[in-house]
Amino acid sequence: MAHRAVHIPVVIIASIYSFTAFFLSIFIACAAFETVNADNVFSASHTATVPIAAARDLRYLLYDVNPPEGFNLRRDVYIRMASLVKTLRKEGDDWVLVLPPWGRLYHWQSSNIHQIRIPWGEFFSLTSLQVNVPVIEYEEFIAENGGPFIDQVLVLQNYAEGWTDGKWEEKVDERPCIDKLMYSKDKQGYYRGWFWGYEETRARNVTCISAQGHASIMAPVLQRNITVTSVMLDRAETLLHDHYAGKDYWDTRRSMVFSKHLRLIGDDFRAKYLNSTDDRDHTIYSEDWTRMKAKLGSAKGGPYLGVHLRRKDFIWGHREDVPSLKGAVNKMRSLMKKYKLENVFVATDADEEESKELRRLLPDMVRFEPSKEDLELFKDGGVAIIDQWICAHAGFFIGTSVSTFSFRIHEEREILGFDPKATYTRFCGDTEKECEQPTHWKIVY
Ligand SMILES: Nc1nc2c(ncn2[C@@H]2O[C@H](COP(=O)(O)OP(=O)(O)OP(=O)(O)O)[C@@H](O)[C@H]2O)c(=O)[nH]1
Ligand SMILES: *[C@@H]1O[C@H](CO)[C@@H](O)[C@H](O)[C@H]1NC(C)=O
Ligand SMILES: *[C@@H]1O[C@H](CO)[C@@H](O)[C@H](O)[C@H]1NC(C)=O
Ligand SMILES: *[C@@H]1O[C@H](CO)[C@@H](O)[C@H](O)[C@H]1NC(C)=O
Repeated sequence: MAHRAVHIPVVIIASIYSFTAFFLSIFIACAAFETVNADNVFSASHTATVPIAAARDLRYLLYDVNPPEGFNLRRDVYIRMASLVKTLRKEGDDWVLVLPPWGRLYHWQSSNIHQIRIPWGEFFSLTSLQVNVPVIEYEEFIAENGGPFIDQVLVLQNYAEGWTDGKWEEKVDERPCIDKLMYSKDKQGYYRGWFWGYEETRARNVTCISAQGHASIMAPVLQRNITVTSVMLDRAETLLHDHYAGKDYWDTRRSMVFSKHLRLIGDDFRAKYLNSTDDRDHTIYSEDWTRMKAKLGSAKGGPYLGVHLRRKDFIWGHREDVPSLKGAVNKMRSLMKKYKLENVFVATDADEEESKELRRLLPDMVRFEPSKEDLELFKDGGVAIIDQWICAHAGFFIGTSVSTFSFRIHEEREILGFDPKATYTRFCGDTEKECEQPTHWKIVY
């Protein structure tokens, strides 16, 4: 029943997403926000000693995203927020980004396992994130802050009037809330809300802000209009990328190194079932992302076809860019033949019925199917990462049209140094006429 409700925003966001990329690269790319310099990058927030400058106040930026958005769009919003924090740190205070705990994601449906208040450290390498921008987990924030209090929540929204006279301009203004506020006042006058499942968290003040533009348009507001220590931006996906696919985007993206235990599980699986090892496949990975600079085409990948086949809400909408299972299997077989690949690894969110049908059509496919214990350990998010990691190492990859899950795999392969020809392919709908293929976004180092 929630299916429709989820489908719509996801599609809209996906289209805004590609629109944004295009739009920003043309109109806003020249904005004054550049990549942070190296000293800044390596200074760790709370321990930082700023040698000459006057003492800077420690301030916290928290954020959350529209509930129906999935894991991979949230990873994209992290990039926007990291960019904002870099801008904030360039002048003024010592801002730290507080990582919003994972949980209550619509797609994480495995029941009977605890899937809220998951720290980022379960999915990503925190030390890697830290090299890019100072970040802390939410529980660390509570400890440092002296309690689960957030001084100010800014709920971001668009402008009620839309784009006046169809003209795009960047702007930000305090405005009355358009939608029903998802926060309510308790007896003590504090605001209560979802707060990632931390029931004891409360906010001292909640106001709405209409914002239209890239993430760093919030910098002057956070620096000048608001003086409190901790500020949370809710509906942070409202803000666009400062510079999509620019150096700063890629620095942050490259810093999002998956947790080691998930990578190791993926690597073991590759070796065991797909005859794939980094040495033979030329996919040597460095834990230190600042040293990963693989040349395009240097990675060969494992002797298997990697497939991301997004189903669920993508088929309920009867989208014409999504294939039938039969159509998808035909495509897989022809790619395996063309590229002489022995195996096919399939990552999919297909339901049980479709999974069975897929297995019937493609009996020799390989899937990562965690035991109950493994699922409890890695959770749905970790399993999705393992699937992505295995797809990222395939000799050839094919994904699903406008799936952020597939986009993140593209980026991972770009980091590993695959030839773009082996990465930017997607399934076409059975009756789709113009099947536009994914865009190659090159890393800016
Ligand atoms: N394990 C696994 N999970 C998947 C796969 N595809 C989708 N999912 C699950 O479905 C969720 C939704 O896909 P996401 O890509 O995260 O959602 P999104 O960010 O809105 O992205 P798209 O809807 O794909 O654009 C994922 O986070 C996973 O939990 C898959 O191939 N393998
Ligand atoms: C911030 O302060 C300036 C100057 O006082 C004011 O003009 C502007 O409207 C304020 N912006 C917001 C978003 O509150
Ligand atoms: C709440 O925040 C708004 C915007 O920063 C501010 O104008 C207002 O005075 C604050 N209210 C309280 C009670 O602090
Ligand atoms: C694994 O790959 C190697 C070289 O790529 C090949 O020689 C070997 O036969 C393969 N093993 C299996 C079990 O397919």
